[in-house]
Amino acid sequence: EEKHETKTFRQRLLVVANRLPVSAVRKGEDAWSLEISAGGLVSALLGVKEFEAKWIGWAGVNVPDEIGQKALTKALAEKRCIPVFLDEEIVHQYYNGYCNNILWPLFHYLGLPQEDRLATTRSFQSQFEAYEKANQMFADVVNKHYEEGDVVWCHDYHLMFLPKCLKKHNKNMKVGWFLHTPFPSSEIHRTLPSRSELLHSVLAADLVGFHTYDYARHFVSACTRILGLEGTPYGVEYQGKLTRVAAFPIGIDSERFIRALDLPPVQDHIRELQERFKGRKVMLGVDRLDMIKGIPQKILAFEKFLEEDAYWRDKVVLLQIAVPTRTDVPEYQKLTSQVHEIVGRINGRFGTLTTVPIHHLDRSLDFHQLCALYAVTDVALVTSLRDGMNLVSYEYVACQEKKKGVLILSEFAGAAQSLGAGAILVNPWNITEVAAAIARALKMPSAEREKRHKHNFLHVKSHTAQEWAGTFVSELNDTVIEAQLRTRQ
Ligand code: ADQ
Repeated sequence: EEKHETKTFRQRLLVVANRLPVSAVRKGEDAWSLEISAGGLVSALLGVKEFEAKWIGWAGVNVPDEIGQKALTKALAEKRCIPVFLDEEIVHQYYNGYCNNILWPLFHYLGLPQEDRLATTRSFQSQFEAYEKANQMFADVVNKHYEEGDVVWCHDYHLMFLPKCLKKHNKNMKVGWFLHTPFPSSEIHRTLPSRSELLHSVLAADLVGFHTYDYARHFVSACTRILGLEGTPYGVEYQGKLTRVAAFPIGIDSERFIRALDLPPVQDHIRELQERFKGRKVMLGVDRLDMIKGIPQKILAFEKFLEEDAYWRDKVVLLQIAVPTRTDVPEYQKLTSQVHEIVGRINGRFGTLTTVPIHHLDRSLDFHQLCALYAVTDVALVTSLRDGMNLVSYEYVACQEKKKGVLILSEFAGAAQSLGAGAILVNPWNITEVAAAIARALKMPSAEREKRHKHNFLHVKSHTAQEWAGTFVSELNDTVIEAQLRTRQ
């Protein structure tokens, strides 16, 4: 019998992000070893079967020589990745400078770094020029690989200048841009010297997406107030067309976490942890070590809780796992020592010969260890000062079907809008309030815990990363079709 294979058409999707989802280590003049990092975005896009995704981005390493570049390009091609090569000076000015020293703190309402505020103001123009230049380098790679009909999805604050570069080259390209951080109040955005250039460029995209409705609204007000454009419930009228602006809350690959809990290595970790902390309640914090995550504030709140309630001192432990990031930035080094100092002080104050109240680790955990930790803990503490969404809160909920632990969640994380009904919401700046939330969580009756968990679990299970990616891309396709119909009318 003859077999007819129906080859379904899959639309090509070019995903452009600052970093490729791989870590590359050079093994010789023309040899590289690559490891795919199974982050949220990767599994989100692998899960969307109707698209054939390719990644474009920086591999995170400086490759000055042509032989190295050729070899890396070839190795990456097997992983469906296309590199953008950035030299050290550009990385310094664009990535460490404009992206991480200016946009990141500003978008999280933290202002410019305290000590070098004036220095930053002075270097602003040159860093912005490097930012434009880097974005043009990303655009050149996209343009080279673009085929008619492709969808181009640009990610995050690193690439706000990209939509304009792409549209300038080809106005028919379908371009979407999604921001993973908050978009701040227009009053904050207004302070940026390059406020208008960034808005104009983002508006060149067909679809602009944010995690929450508030961020979308802030963006539209920034366009209205700073550029004098007209905002509508659908987006912004821009140069005779509508730039669609909407909220697309991200999720996680919840099945990956739920399935992992049954794996033997995860079960082993779970047993070890249960044994290790027998007789004590366990609280958990998992964050990248970043000022937006509010780690010192969280630890101070825990101290306040211990101070007020002597009963708990030897019956509860806080495990704080903080993976270091951006370690070459002085502000982050300072944060590390600040956290160490507070942890040391509290452990000295409340520890005994055999126990300490805080276990603080400066490193990342592998996926199995992370799942086990999520599964065994009684309370998760997510106290971000601001956070676009915060996936740790989702991952915790996904792993708590058995235990039905309590999530204490900052009202300034995007996740507060989706998991707020099941979590205890707190203002992370108010350590008295957070201390009270800890006490409440530890004493919460099981019926209430179950009810709260159920609410959040249903949400996490039904709003997945795959669905998020699928919705964004089909909305982008629809937006472009609608715009074409309108111009034909
Ligand atoms: P992040 O600021 O990185 O992401 P988050 O959403 O919490 O914040 O994601 C962190 C990821 O890293 C999670 O998947 C978590 O499991 C992992 N991780 C963190 N610490 C770890 C550790 N010590 N060991 C192992 N893994 C660790 C940005 C925005 C967020 C937004 C996401 C996605 O700042 O607000 O939710 O992008 O859009």
